[in-house]
Amino acid sequence: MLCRARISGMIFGVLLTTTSVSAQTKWNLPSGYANTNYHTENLVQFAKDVEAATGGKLAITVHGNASLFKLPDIKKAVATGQAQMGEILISNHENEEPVFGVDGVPFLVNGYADTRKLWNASKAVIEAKLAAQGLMIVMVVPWGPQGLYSGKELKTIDDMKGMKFRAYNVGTARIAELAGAQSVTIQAAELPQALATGVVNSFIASGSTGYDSKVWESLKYWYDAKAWIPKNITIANKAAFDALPQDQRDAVLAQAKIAEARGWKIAEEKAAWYIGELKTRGMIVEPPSPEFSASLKKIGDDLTASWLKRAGKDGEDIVAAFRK
Ligand code: PCA
Repeated sequence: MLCRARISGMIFGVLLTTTSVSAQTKWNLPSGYANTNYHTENLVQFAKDVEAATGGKLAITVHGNASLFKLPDIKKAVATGQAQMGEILISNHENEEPVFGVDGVPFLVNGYADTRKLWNASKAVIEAKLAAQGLMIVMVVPWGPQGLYSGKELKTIDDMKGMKFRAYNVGTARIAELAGAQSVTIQAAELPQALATGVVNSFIASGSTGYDSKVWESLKYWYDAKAWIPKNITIANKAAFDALPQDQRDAVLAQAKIAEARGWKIAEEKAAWYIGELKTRGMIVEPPSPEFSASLKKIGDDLTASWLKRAGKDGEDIVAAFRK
């Protein structure tokens, strides 16, 4: 039989637990990229900083490597409130809104200062399109310049005919098509397996994605085409954000600002480091030959023209603001 003191002690214990649970808001933040990738590490640091800044009242759990949702599904998961925050590759969603694909337009930017400029020129439009879907931008962090991975030496674009090419968005699938390769759309988290099993033998990405996929175990070449610099955007469900007390909203935005600055810095610093790692592990890293470059530029022109057509006035305005 339980004595009275123990019963009241148990009730007290239950109350304590309930109080501490209701005082903490728990958020999930799915992301699609490797836990060791700087994007994911940056999100984990951000989550820690938010927890500290809110005195533990807002706890955000980062679920990296597409462990909670596949990368292409994260945006919808956040919009429908299945997750409160999430990291997306914005150009993944170009088929919904052409402006989401602006950072996949080939040879528009050259380096990080340009990437920043293009973001400044496109942010308001992208923000408005996301807002119409109940989403807000928390922060944005770039990838490294995009180059072409291949299992065999490529002297011209014709050498890509019949290769099995991994695509990650509309633009990369179109490149494969124009080059006469077979495209397979695969999220980065499944790329290591696709490479190891020979499902693909070529793709376009930064040094970091090759590194994360241990690409040197399957492929030999990386052509440093500097074709474009795509970005990840961390989004939040606006209603979930608005439901937070003011001090927690302020803390999220303040820590996001710090995380964004850190992310841009690390992206730029690590771009060269990743390429060094590819070389150290035996890959041949070189710029495309002049002939190969010229054919890539031609494909780039095709993609640019079709993007401009689809993006209409918004697209023209962004490019004009960027070039100003
Ligand atoms: N890696 C990401 C997108 C751009 C990049 O460099 C990916 O391959 O999914």
